[in-house]
Amino acid sequence: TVGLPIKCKAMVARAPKVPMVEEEITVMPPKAGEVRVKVIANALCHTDIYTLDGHDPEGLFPCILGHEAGCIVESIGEGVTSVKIGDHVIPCYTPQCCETSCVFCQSPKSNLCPAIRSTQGQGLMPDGTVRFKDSEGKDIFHFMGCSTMSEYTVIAEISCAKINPKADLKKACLFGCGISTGLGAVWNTCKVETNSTVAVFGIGAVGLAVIQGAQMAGASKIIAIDINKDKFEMAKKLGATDCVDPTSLDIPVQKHIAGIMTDWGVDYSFDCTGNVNVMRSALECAHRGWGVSCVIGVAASGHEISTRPFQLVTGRVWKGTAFGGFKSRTDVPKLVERMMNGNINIDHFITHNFDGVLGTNQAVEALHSGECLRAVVNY
Ligand code: NAD
Ligand code: AHE
Ligand code: ZN
Repeated sequence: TVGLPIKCKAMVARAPKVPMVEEEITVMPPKAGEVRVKVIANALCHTDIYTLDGHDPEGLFPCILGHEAGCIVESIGEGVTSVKIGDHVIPCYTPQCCETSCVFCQSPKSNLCPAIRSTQGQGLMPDGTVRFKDSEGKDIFHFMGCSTMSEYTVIAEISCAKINPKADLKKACLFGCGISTGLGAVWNTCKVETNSTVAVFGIGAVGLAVIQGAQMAGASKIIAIDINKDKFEMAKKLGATDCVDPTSLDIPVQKHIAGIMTDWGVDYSFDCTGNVNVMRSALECAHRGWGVSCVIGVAASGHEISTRPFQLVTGRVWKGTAFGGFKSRTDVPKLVERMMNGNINIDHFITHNFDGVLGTNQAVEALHSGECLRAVVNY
C-alpha cells in the first residue's frame, strides 16, 4: 500500500514574519507507523499565526504550518492497522498511543501522550527525518505533527482520529483544535458544574467554545471579556450573560469582576488570549477559597506569568489545558458524532471560506482583521 512520492501544492513558511508562499513540494510516502493523507479542508488557528510571527520558541523554518484539518487517508506505512486507505481522519497534535506502557494514555487524568512529542517539537517525523522536500530537493520541517497547509501531508498513525465518513470535513476540521480545546477546558480540565459562575477572557473561537461549553454545562453566569466589543454579539448568542470591555473600566478588570459583578469572584475563569497580564487578571478574578483559573492561551517566547502567592494561599488554583484534555483518538470521533446529531453546533464558528491552498494567505488576513473566528480553506 505504500505509494510513490507525490508532487503537490503547499504553503511554505520560509522565515518568521514573512508571508507564506505557495510552492510545489514533494511529499514522500509514509514510513512504518505513518499515514499519508489528502487534506480536504484546513482552518486557521491563532497558534499558526503565532508561530509564523516568530513568537514560538519551537518555531522552525522553512516549515509547513497548519493543524486544524479534515483529511482522507491516501496511503499507509508498514504496520499501520488502525486506519486504511479512504478513511476520514482529523490529524491531532496531541497523539494517543494507547500503549499499556504509556502512563499518560493509561491515566484518566491527562491526554498528554509523550510518545512522539520530542521529534514533533523538532519539526521531524518520529524517526528523526522529514517527508517534505522543496523543488530543490531541500528538507522542509513539519509542524505540530500535522502540517496541514499542504494538499498532502504525512502524520503518525497515533495522531489520526478516525471519524464518521459521513461527516462534512469542511466543518469537522474545527475539532482538530480550537473548538475541542475550548469545550474540553470546561468539561474535562475544569469540570464546570451546574450553576457555576464563569469568566472568559478573549472571545476568539477558543473563548466562544468555552462560553458554549459553559452554557451546556449549566453555568448560571458567564462573563465574556474582550477589548474588541464586536465580539460580544456572538458571545451573547452562545450564552454569555454579561460582557466587559476592560479598556472602558477605570479599575482593573479583576477588581470589577470580583467585587462589583460578583461578591468574591467567579468559580472558573479561562484565559483565551495568550497575554500573560490577562492570565493574571483571570487568576485574580477567581473566587476566594476555591476559584479555578485555566490557562488556554499560548504565550510568546520569553513571557512569564506572575501573581502574589497570596492569591494561591487564599485558595485560588492556577491550571492549564492542552487540547482541552481530550484523548484525541478516542474523543474526537465522539465530538464529531455529537456535531452530526445536533448536540454540538459549530456552524457559527465558520465566518470565512476560501478556496485552494493559496487561499491560506487570505485566511491569515481575515484572522488579522479581528472579524474572523475561523476561516476554512477548502483545497
Ligand atoms: P483569536 O485571535 O481568534 O482570539 C483571541 C481574542 O482575544 C480576540 O478576540 C482578541 O480581541 C482578544 N484579546 C486580545 N487581547 C486581549 C486582552 N488584553 N483582553 C481581552 N481580550 C483580548 O485566537 P484563538 O484562535 O481563539 O486562540 C486563542 C488563544 O488560545 C491563542 O493564544 C491560541 O494560541 C491558544 N490556543 C491554545 C490551545 C491549547 O491547547 N492550549 C488550543 C488552541 C488555541
Ligand atoms: N511551542 C510552544 C508551545 C505551544 C503550545 O502550548 N501549544 C499548545 C497547543 S496550541 C494549539 O493551537 C499545546 O497543546 N501544547 C502542548 C504541547 O505538547 O505542545 C512553546 O512554548 O514551546
Ligand atoms: Zn490551534
